[in-house]
Amino acid sequence: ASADDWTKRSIYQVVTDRFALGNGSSPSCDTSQKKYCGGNWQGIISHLDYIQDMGFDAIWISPVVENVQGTTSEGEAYHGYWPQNINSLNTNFGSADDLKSLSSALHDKGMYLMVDVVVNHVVANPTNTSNVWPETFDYSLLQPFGGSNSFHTQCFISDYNNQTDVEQCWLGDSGLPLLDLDTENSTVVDTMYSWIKNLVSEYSVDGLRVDTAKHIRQDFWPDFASNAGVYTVGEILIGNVTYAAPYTKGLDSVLDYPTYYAVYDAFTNGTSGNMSAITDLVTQAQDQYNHGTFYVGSFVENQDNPRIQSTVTDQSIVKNVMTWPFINDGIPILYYGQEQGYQGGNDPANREALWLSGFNTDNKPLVTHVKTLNAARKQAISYNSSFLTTKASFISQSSTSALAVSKPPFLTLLTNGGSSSSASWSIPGSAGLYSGSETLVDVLTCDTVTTGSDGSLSVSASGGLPKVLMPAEALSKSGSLCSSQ
Ligand code: ABC
Ligand code: CA
Repeated sequence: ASADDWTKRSIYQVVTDRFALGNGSSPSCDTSQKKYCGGNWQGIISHLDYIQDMGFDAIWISPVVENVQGTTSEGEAYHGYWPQNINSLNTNFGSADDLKSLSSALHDKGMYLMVDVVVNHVVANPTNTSNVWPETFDYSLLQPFGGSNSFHTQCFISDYNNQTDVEQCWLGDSGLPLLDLDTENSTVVDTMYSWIKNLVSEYSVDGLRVDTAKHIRQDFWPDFASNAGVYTVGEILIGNVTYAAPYTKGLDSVLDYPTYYAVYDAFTNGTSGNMSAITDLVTQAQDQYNHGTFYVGSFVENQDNPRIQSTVTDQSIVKNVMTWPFINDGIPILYYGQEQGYQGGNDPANREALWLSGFNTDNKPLVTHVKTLNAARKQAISYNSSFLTTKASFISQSSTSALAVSKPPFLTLLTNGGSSSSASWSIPGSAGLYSGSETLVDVLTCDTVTTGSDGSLSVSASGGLPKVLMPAEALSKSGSLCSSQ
């Protein structure tokens, strides 16, 4: 599927090992152990309804290839980011038939499959651990790369401001080095290009999340993307738009890390959080990225960062943050477990087993919240044929804890004030969003507000909840959203 196809979708990200077991069991899972807990592809197949019922129509799964086996100094490879043999699958997650079954089960439900892929490195435990340098490895394990000439000379990345260091030195540390593939070597490059082409076709993959994309030279990516032939979104882990921007030329887009940091900071520092940084970062990204921000992956949690609720548990703030990915330009991504209120901090605590929630959706306000947001976005897409190609814009507010985002038919009002605050937003008639006496519905509560005679709007809310306003007219034909409107 193309980038344009993906813009209509919303993505549920799972850590395959931590989502569900195919046999339906619920073993304990101590994240601090950094061990496999048993989740697998069959488990995902069994719980696709759970994902689809929340309104998601795509999933992103952990890397699928065989990883380093046994225990390393950083535990087991349960997350999938330590490839060892890229031509076979990680049997902890299932067989080739299981992965094909997952792909076809998704397609039967009209859903897409996004696979996480690691191209930068492969991993083997060092064979000599007593302070030898450079370290030695059993290269025969690293398939199909074989010998040391497939790798950059060993050095660990020490200076993130030196791009050659970032690309050609190694991630990890001497306890568990991530052997950095020589992506300047044409044999390695050709191997990766044909590997990705084959992986996509063999498992009917619809899109790729490209790990560690900033650790490979930019001009590696255009041919990688064309061999993939599907939507590619790169992980450029950086807070800086200008750094990330060039990668949106080789790949379809990037995970929207710069905005993520702005959103995280704005909502996890009480009312001193800087809301206007969100406006600044999004505007920069809209200006600098190829295709603006329409193809970015928009997220507020993932496997590498602390969950929102490890920092802030005020449910109004949580709901504000969770609203963000669904109402801006990018493709929304929800990291599994956020809907269940999970609170894990940094890696590895943020990789809790979802089965421990029992997949229960009753009395789960955040599940309801996500469901509504997905439904609202679908309604926005069908009501306004230019929704997906109209840039989000910001209407400046006098309160520094208020943010107003317009992306018609959405007008989203966010606040970092929290549940004991009252917030107010005002939209001048000169913003040109509405005509006089128009009725707008907050799809999160189904409450209505009416514009003034000049199309201006003034809204206040107690309890610090977000508001996603849509013209009543935009809801009239929607089956489920505030259906009495
Ligand atoms: C293991 C342990 C952890 C331990 C870590 C050092 O080693 O489990 O407890 O803290 C996988 C596993 C991890 C494992 C690692 C290493 O492998 O999931 O559990 O951690 O063995 C991707 C994946 C990630 C995966 C890998 C490796 C890569 O999403 O899950 O990790 O395939 C760098 C990479 C990035 C990578 C990330 C983990 O590390 O660039 O691709 N993620 C700065 C750098 C970033 C760097 C980041 C973290 O620090 O610029 O490049 O990411 O080290 C912003 C700045 C940024 C700054 C951030 C922190 O702040 O603008 O520049 O990022 O404001
Ligand atoms: Ca590299």
